[in-house]
Amino acid sequence: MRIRIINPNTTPSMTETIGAAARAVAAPGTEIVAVTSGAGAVSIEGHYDEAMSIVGLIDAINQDPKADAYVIACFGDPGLLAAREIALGPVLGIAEAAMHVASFLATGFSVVTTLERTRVIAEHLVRNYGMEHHCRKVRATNIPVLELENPASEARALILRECERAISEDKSGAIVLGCAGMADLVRHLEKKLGVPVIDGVAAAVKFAEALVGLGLRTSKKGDLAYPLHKPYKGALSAYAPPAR
Ligand code: 5HY
Repeated sequence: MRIRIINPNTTPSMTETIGAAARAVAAPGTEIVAVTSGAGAVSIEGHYDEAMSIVGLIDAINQDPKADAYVIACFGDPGLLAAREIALGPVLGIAEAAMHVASFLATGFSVVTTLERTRVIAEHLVRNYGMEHHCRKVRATNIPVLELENPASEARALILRECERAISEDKSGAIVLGCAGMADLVRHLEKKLGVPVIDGVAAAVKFAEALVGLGLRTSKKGDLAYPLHKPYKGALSAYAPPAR
C-alpha cells in the first residue's frame, strides 16, 4: 500500500523528520511518500496559517488521487474533513490519531504543544474528537515550530519539563506530542519519562495501514461525499469540483 504523508507547512526539512518517523513504523510493503505543501506558511502557528494551508494540502492530495491513504502531518489537522470529501482512501489527521492511541493506553493524557496561541486549536480538537474525558490538559511550551529544528535551542529541555509537569500535576499516564516537528523526540522522552509518548505521525501511519488492511475507505454517503460540481470564481476557479 502507498500512504501519502502531507506536511501542510512549506518547510522541507520538517517533512524529512516526518517521513523518517513514518518509515520507522511502517510495515513491510507499505510505501511512505512524504511531501511538502507547495503553498502557504513555513510553519503553521495559528488559525490564519491553518486556513491558508488548506489549498496546498488539497493540491498534494490531488497530485496522487490513487494513494491508498493520506496523513495530514500538522497537529491542527487542517482541512481534515475537506480532504476526506475529495479523497477516497482514508485520511488521518495526526492529532486525531494520537489522541485515540493515548486513550487506549491511559485513562488520562496531556498534550504538549508549541506556542500558547495554538493551544486553543488543540483544545478545540479535543472537544471535536470527544476526547474531553481523556485529555487532562493541553500544555504549551512557547517554542516556535521551526525552533524544533534548531539543535542549539532549548526546545528539548523545555518539552521534557512540560511533560514532567503533565505527569506530576495533571496526573496523566501518557503524553501526546502536539507538533509533527516533535516526531523525532519520542524515544528520548519515553526513556526519561517512563510513560507512553505518542507521536501522531507514527500513530496515523498505523491507523492508515489498519483501515486499508480492513479494506475500508471514506464513506461517500452524506457530508463526505465528493464536493458538489459548481463554478468557482477568482483565484480559486481552478478548484471548481469536477462533475462526477
Ligand atoms: C504542526 N504547526 O504540527 C503544527 C504544530 C502547531 O507547522 N506543524 C506546524 O504548533 O500547531
